[in-house]
Amino acid sequence: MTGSKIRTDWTMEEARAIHVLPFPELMNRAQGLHRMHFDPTAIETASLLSIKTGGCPEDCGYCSQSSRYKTGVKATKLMETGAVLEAARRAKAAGAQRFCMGAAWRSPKDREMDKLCTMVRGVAELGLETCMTLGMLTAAQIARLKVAGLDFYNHNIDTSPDYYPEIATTRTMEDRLETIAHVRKSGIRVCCGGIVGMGEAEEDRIAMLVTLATLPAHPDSVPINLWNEIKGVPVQDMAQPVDPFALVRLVALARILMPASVVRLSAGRTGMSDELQALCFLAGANSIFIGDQLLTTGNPAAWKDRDLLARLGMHMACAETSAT
Ligand code: SAM
Ligand code: DTB
Ligand code: SF4
Repeated sequence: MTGSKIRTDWTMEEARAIHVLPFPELMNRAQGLHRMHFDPTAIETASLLSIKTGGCPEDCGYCSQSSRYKTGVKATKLMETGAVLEAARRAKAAGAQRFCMGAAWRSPKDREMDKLCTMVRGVAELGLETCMTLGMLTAAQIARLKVAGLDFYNHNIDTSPDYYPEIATTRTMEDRLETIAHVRKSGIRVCCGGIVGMGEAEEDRIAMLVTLATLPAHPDSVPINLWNEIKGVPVQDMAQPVDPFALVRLVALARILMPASVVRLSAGRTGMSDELQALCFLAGANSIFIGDQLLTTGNPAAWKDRDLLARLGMHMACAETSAT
């Protein structure tokens, strides 16, 4: 593929200088790189399913599923494989290319691994890409998921190294980076990003992207989540609205720092206008979650996304894969 050089030695100074470029310059630079690596009219689609909801022992201050906060989310056991595969079939029929299974765990128990591997095999047999997000993993657990055919593992750094202790204390960013490094080493592709709108400074958002862009290898996917308001969690009192242009600038910066990575406009799209989403696509976002539900919060209806992409003359990337 022709493309720009992929750099993993970005500095904060360089990132700040890109981030403050006049908007037309920033967009032009992001678009140039986007077109070198991707079809700018194609949007990748993933669907989420919470296979084990709530009751999580971790204290992530943004999350509805921590047992430490009163959020009204009902804790459930790990779903049965049949029900997961049924949901995966529905996601495929709705146009999803990837199926991402999320569990509210600090880390899975070894006794759960058989079932998780069966789920991965079943989803892969449906012709969907497979993704899981289960918390921290041991090397042995990663190896088992790899053998089962797991394509992607999602494990976010969530925010900057400096702001991290403000949002979670039961684990450190180093813990997160360690799991990511082991996943990468196994050959499972890494999906790693974060959240904006938790009261962090602009500097933190830039530092979060620089942290990702200076990993030994860039994440294959970079989800950018806008904080979805959850009543009863600590972040509710820290959250600050994100200026729409600040979000677009951040997407553009992600595209420029990590030009060959897929950038996903993840949580928070229900509150975004069509125009803002279109600007994010122009800035380099090329993936979305489709389907009404994320894990415990809502997402735009699939018909709305199809309508938006049609009005923009864009298309879901899955149409290409399912045609082959
Ligand atoms: N327990 C696993 C873990 O923490 O890695 C997997 C599930 S966790 C819910 C996956 C990611 O969803 C988090 O890392 C965070 O980035 C994102 N997330 C969680 N709650 C969110 C919220 N209210 N708004 C936006 N993103 C959120
Ligand atoms: C990611 O970065 N965003 C997704 C996925 N990875 C697992 C999760 C978004 C969760 C939004 C809040 C909720 O629905 O509970
Ligand atoms: Fe648990 Fe993950 Fe939520 Fe943190 S983000 S409380 S680890 S489910």
